[in-house]
Amino acid sequence: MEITLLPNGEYRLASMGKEALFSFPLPTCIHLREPDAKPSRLIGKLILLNDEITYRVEGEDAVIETPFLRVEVDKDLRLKAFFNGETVLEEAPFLPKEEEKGGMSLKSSRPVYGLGDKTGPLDKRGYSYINWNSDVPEAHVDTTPSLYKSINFFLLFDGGASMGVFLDNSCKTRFDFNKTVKDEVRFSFDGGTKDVYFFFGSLPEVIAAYTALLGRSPLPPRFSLGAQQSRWSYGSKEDVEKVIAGYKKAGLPLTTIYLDIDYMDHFKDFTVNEETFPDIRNWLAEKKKEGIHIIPIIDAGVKAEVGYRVYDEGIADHHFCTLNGEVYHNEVWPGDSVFPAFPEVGTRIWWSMYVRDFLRFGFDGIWNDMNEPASFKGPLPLNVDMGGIPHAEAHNLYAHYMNQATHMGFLAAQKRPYIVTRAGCAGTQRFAATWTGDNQSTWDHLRLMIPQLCNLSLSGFACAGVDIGGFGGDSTPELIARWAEASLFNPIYRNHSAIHTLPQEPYLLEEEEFLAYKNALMIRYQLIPSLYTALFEAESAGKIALGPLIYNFPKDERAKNENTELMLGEQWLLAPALFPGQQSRSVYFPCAFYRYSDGQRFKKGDQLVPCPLGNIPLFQREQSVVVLPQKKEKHIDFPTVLRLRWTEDGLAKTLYYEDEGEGLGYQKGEYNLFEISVSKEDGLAIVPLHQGMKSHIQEIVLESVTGEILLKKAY
Ligand code: MIG
Repeated sequence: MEITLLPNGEYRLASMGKEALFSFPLPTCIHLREPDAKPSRLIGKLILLNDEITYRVEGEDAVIETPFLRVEVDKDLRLKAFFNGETVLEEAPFLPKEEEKGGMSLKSSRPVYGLGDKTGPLDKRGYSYINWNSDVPEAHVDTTPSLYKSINFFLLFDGGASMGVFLDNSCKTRFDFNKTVKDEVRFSFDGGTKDVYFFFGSLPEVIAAYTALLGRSPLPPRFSLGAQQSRWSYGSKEDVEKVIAGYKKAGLPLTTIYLDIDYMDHFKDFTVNEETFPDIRNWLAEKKKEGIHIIPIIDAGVKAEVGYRVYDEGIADHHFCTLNGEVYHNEVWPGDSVFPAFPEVGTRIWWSMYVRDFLRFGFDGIWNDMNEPASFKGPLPLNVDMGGIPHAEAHNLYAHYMNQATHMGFLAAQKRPYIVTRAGCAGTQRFAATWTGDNQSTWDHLRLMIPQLCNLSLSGFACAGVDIGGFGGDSTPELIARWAEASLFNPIYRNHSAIHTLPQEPYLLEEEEFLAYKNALMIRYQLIPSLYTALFEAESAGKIALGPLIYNFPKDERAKNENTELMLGEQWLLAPALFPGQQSRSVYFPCAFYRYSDGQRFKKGDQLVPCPLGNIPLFQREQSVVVLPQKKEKHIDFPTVLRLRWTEDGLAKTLYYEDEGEGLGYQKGEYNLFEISVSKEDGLAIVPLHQGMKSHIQEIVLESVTGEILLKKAY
């Protein structure tokens, strides 16, 4: 065994003709790569740590020690790591199968989280998956190996020291979590080299460290947290106006409408059908005055048609993927289509200009679809050239780069980005929010939403959602209303459904289901201050907004695989109804909570809680204070009256964030962040941690959990 410190800060270990490079990009992170690994495409250049690190050969082993970690590598270059004195990582021998070029096997029987929005339960032990971005229009079930996103990040959880593993490899990858071998977690790749990061710490610390390297979900514009409505497709301006009028007449709030593919002229990206959507600029400006933001879909496939500017320019400037030197064609919605070579930086800059100009029409977001990339005439061959990278290696990166190009377009238009993407990979969260693709209008899919969104959060995607009501198939009124209730914490609250399915706009529901949907929406608007602050903390501190109980209650055995309850921040717990006809359900309380509707206290443990339609099991944690807007608020505006609901059972603290709700000023410090604390002894204190603008707050009202006013004062 030989160990050498290289000039770039990496440690080279050589033993029995094999070599590996180790480095420490963060004090709690080990990076291991094979010497011929290419520079990362997802992580920028890192400053490696060498201070306070010692290294030596001990017998046949190499030992590297940092203030937190001890790394031991044996003569076969097998790794063992200790974090705060505990063994956290122990490599087992790994023999690749035929299709696998390499990989790793770790000894572990700990709960497994992450890997994005894969199907199956929150804890992934006993399951295996393949990461290869896939368009899956049929129902997503526990055995579905791949979905739209490929996020090579998972967590091995231990109430104490947890570990995050990120495999930096864009080829097809495979994960086997204690399925083939009970005490082993395996991951492998079909091409490329071994290039792995290990993160150590508590669950929140690991996620914050991972997102420090891969990027964090940026704060979305405020409007996006309101009610969103979509359908494939609202085919004309009149259709959209009908939806807006429907919401209005029914007294339902609404901020956002999506335009699916039929708004385009013959499915050509960056065009608008002028017959069905005449005078789009004025119309969009008018809608914005009414508080309605319109988000158009953009598909990855570009119509191959001479005379269409995007095609002509792309051909002239070589912006499309090629096969054996010729532009590669397949079929998507526009018919004969070509695919921008997004992995190439020049192509991204070119695309970003279209995005910028399109945004200037007055659109407030972009919905990126079909970017796996999906195709109708069979998959793209693996040797298609995507801007200098073969498809086999570029496939899982394709959407990532499309989203980066889109993000550049927003910055060029000086708008706060709001991009909702179907496909992506680890790190795409820094450019785009995401939804879980084509779910089905089934109760199974409603239940699947909870582990999917929780694991997306734990995988760095703080801003995500699912199609409320279900996309494929006909939904029932009851399912639509229950879905609206269960989605209260979803950062993206979008009702969407497929072509040829029964309509699922809430104002079309019968009285009982309509009232339940409306009740859910009204409560959603009460949660917007909590959500917006949580999403600010996601960007600034790597926290999660929506998440599983285990994130806040790491020592709680019962929380490890809780698939029917979820939290928002540290304060809110939701235990929605998930079955038809359900009248009550068992709720597990990891500590005492107060019911939102009436302030009733529920002690730690299992309790039977009524949940008839229209009665949502939503709870506020003990010893907490939450910020609410005015009662019955139907606007997403920043509250001028802050209603602070306090549990009156000890010292309670919360952060509260406000800014302009749109634009990029907050990144230059134009925002306010307050720490609100209240206790019987010291009363109420509102301490500005950052003051960068005039506050929206004019009045403060402190309330009990039953809504009794405890204190009222001008601010
Ligand atoms: O092949 O644009 O997931 O939300 O409505 C289907 C039509 C293409 C798939 C998206 C869905 C969208 C639909 N798209």
